[in-house]
This record gives sequence, structure tokens and C-alpha cells, in this order.
Amino acid sequence: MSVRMTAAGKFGWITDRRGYRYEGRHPRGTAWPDIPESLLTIWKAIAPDARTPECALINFYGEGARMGLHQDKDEADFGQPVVSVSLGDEGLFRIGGVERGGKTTSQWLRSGDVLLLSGAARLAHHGVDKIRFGSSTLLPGGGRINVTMRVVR
Ligand SMILES: O=C(O)CCC(=O)C(=O)O
Ligand SMILES: [Mn+2]
Repeated sequence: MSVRMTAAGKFGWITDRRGYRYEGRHPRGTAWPDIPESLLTIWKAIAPDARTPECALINFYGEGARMGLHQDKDEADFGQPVVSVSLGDEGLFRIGGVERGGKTTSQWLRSGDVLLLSGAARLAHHGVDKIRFGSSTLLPGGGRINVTMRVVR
């Protein structure tokens, strides 16, 4: 099973027959909702020198969902960080280096954990191998939400 996605901010991340890309509108034609203030507060606290995030990508991991190793490299300025907030069930986060196929380390991300990818880690390969479905009571039906904030342009 794969991750379900939506977004807030000026841009969302979509996939269709033309592939994956950032888009200023939801596929149904509406603007994305604003990024909630509570998330912007976390961004400012953890990355005070960064520009304002233009996308908050919202990933939902149900039972069995995972995300393969990848780089976040569709943004224009890699000097700007990526900040993610984990909510709900624990997820096993794996991170390696900038080069594909190198050594990786893993870490359980728990509800409320905030992760910063910046500097040398900004282009590190990363992914989520599995979630501990039912390990948190935050989401009534179980599962994990990860919100990833980025500067897109
Ligand atoms: O779910 C996570 O912790 C990572 C999400 C991620 O890497 C992404 O959305 O690009
Ligand atoms: Mn990523």
C-alpha cells in the first residue's frame, strides 16, 4: 500500500499522466489551503533564517504504507531546508548520504518529532520503511501523518 498525499501552501505536489511536479492548484482546480500558523511557528523556530515555506506536503501512511529511498530535489534552492513534523503512529525513518547506495541509518520517528534536512543533509537519500500501526492513539483510525514543509522556488 502506498502513501496518500495532499498539500497546503502556494504549491502542492501532484502526480498525473504528465508525471510528478509542484502545482499551484489542486487537480480539481482549487487553490491549496494556507499552511496552518501552528506549522509556520515550528518552521520559524527550527529554521529561523530560511524563507517562508511555500509547500506543506501532507503524507498519510495507513497500515502497510511505506516510502522508498529518495531525495527531495525538485525545489529550486537547496540552500533552503526541509522541515517535517510526524504525527500519530511511529515510523521507521531511514537516512543515507547524497550518493545513492551508500550506508544508511534508521530511527523511529514518534508523534511530535520534528526533522530538519539542511546543509549537507539537505540532499540526503531518505525514506520510511514501515510504520508501527496502532502505536499511537492520536488518529482515531490509526496511521501516521507526516507534514513536510519546503521552499519551492
Ligand atoms: O514521512 C516521512 O517522514 C518522510 C516524508 C518524505 O520524505 C517526503 O514527503 O518527501
Ligand atoms: Mn522526502
